Amino acid sequence: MKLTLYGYWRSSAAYRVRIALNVKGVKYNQVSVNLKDGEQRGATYKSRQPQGFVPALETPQGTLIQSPAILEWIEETWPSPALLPADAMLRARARACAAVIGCDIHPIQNLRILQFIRAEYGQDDAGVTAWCRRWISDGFAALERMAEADGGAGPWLAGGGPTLAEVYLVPQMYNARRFGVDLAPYPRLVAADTAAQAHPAFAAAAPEIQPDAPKEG
Ligand SMILES: N[C@@H](CCC(=O)N[C@@H](CS)C(=O)NCC(=O)O)C(=O)O
Repeated sequence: MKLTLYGYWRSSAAYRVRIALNVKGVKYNQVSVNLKDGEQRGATYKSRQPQGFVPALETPQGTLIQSPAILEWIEETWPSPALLPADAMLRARARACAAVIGCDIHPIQNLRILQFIRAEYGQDDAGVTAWCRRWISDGFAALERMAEADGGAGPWLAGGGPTLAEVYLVPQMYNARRFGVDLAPYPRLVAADTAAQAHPAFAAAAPEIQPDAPKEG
């Protein structure tokens, strides 16, 4: 099946989709939408994704938008290896971790939000960084408590292998490092992130090695 992922190397929502496609062993082309240059807000891209967000996934049946919907479609189209556990409780746990990140942490550090607090509320780099650290730390504290309460042997957040929870966690950890969040209070999250990054599918989705990432030097 021919798939084209419209994304950006540093977009964590696109990173989720790259991980999922890689886990399933599905090949895809990538088209870069340059968020720094505002390409996502142009009429051409908005005809694909009316909100002006990446990712969008072009499939032979049409274009899919919104990473949660895209991830479900991927899971339903290629059920194996599964990213949702067979057990209903574990499945709910994986989805809860994903929702903490996807609904509550990530949206308020989206580029347009950061640009807005700069432009409308006069925040500089330090103010924007403090904002991101505040809300990532808040969400991570809850996720860490969820991981403790669930009491698994680890390192995975929802079962015996990587699931949707790590598909969301790894890109959010990447953002946390980018904004200099102190990760010491979250040892279970660090362990899950480390385990997931050792998985070739996660490693191949890393932002710095995507075709549109700036070249070193
Ligand atoms: N809920 C959307 C969020 C997508 C999203 O926030 N994408 C960001 C990059 S990670 C984006 O395109 N931001 C562009 C902007 O803020 O202008 C999804 O999960 O697909």
